[in-house]
Amino acid sequence: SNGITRPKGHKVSFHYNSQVEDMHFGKTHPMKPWRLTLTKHLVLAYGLQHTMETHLALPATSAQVQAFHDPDYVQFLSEVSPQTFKALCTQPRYQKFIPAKHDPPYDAVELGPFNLSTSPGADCPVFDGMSTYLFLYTGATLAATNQLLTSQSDIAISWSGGLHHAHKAEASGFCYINDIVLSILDLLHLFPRVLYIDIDVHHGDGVEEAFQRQPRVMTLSYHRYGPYDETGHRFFPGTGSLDDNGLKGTVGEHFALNVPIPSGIDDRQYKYLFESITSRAIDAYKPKAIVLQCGADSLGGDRLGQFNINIKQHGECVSFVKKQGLPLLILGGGGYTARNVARAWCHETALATDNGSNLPDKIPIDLIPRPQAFTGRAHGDGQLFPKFQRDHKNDCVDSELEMMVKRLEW
Ligand code: TV1
Ligand code: CA
Ligand code: ZN
Repeated sequence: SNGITRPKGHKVSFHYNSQVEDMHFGKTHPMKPWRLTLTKHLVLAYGLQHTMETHLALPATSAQVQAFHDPDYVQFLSEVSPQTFKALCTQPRYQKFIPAKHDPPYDAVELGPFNLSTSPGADCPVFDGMSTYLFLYTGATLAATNQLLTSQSDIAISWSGGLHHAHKAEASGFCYINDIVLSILDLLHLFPRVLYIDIDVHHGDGVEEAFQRQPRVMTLSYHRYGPYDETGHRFFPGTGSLDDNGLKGTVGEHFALNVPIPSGIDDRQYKYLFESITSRAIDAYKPKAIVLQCGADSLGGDRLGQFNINIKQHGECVSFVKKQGLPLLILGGGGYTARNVARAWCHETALATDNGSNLPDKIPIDLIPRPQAFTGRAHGDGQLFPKFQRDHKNDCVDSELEMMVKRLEW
């Protein structure tokens, strides 16, 4: 025995299908589905599969995906591949989804309908096996959701999900199907109020937009946000300011909360923001279920992120939400430095099963072949808690963070 034990008093399930690992968005594209291979291997190496139920996910059906998405979009996604893209684009039913023009300097990317593209620099490329990938990550999240709805799990985990930018009839920011919106729509059949919390470094715009008229869902996103840079762009997607609080004049007003954060925030500052704002939101809203998007691009050293938080603090957000004792759906999301994504999500799997303090820094067993990322000297050789080196300049001022917390108090 390696000290890993089953949780007492609650049940955890893990929903996944390894087929998602084989997908490639493109050679230089930052989204790497093989970070999920690393995560799985690390979870297995620590023996965490013995502390929870592991479920093989099946693909979501088109009917399930249409609960939120436009039927034309769903049909396109179910048929699209690099081979079929051009022919599909010429079909009459899709013409109204082709954009007239878009912003420079991204006009190098030729866009088809639904913000999809086969150009190399596209955020949402059409790649081999894409349909399989999309319906599988969605299926995993919906199966996890069903476990909560049927009280078969208290915590359900879907690391391949959490794709918060997808819109009703448009892919955006590496996201095609919004598995989070679909999950919350299912949860609303049973739970009167659902709280969505998003610690990905990007604003959870797709989820917020879907529920902006809906008081039964409160969305709360923590994200990098700031003024326009030298190139005339904002940190993606550019939304989620402090005074973005749900659609004005509708019953959904005041049921969206946004915490815009300057670059370089450290553990102490993030803990302060997360715990004071999340606890106030929970006290005021009294949700009956929580969906937590755990995007790992908020970690220091992320290829796209600009925060300095460590795995320990990222995990403390998960623990803080878990200790509320509500049905909890844990999702993945962004995360672009693959070895750190795996470390964080493995650690958080351990936290969900009450094994957070039981993982030794060195991987205990060597039964399965392990990716080089966990053994090579170049990568800090198998440490679960690496010290992040590439720090961003910390532009967070404590007094300004305090003012933000006050302004978010109702
Ligand atoms: C292909 C090849 C695509 C290299 C995209 C970084 C690339 C990016 C690439 C990239 C990149 C973004 C934008 C500007 C949209 C554009 C999973 C018109 C080195 C949840 C999505 C970020 C984050 C999208 C997703 C962003 C998530 N950043 N190299 N693209 N505009 N897109 O800024 O929240 O983590 O960067
Ligand atoms: Ca976020
Ligand atoms: Zn992100």
